[in-house]
Amino acid sequence: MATQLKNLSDFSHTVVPSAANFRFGIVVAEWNAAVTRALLDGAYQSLVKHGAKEENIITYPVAGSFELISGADLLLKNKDLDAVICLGCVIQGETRHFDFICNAVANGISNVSIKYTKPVIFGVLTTDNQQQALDRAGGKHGNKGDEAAITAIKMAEMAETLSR
Ligand code: RBF
Repeated sequence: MATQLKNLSDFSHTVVPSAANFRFGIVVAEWNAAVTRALLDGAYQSLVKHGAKEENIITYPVAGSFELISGADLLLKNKDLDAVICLGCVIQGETRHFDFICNAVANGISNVSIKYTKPVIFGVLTTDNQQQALDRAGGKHGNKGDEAAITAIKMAEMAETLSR
């Protein structure tokens, strides 16, 4: 399979706009913290690398991925932000929680995005095991936190361009 060979966080094919004038929120789940901390590092560093000012990045922890929905909603309700990045990691267990949480988070984040007409980025790993998650959180397949940050910048730029 292609993903077994690839670092998926290679952005050499795309132009990333400057993030210097944008304000970002990051909500990060504390479940599977070793993974989500790495996603946060990747996202934060990517925003700064592309020009975001540290004072324009507001980060909040939430308990689990399910709470990313209300976390994003609260950030957009109370802060003037151009995009929110949601970071989490849901690992398949023995019960059906995996499907319920993944579906709820994907749908919930979409709804928040539509409610505020603001980009809300789905940076949630949904994996069979912890190794697959680590491989995508700064491991051999790159860092999905980086990808979430780049997506946030590009969508913030799109919103800004269309509003002119
Ligand atoms: N949250 C995660 O972010 N990742 C998980 O893998 C995860 N697994 C869970 C498994 C079970 C059985 C339960 C009850 C919760 C799990 N959660 C997980 C927490 C969930 O996102 C949420 O924080 C709690 O359900 C409280 O609303």
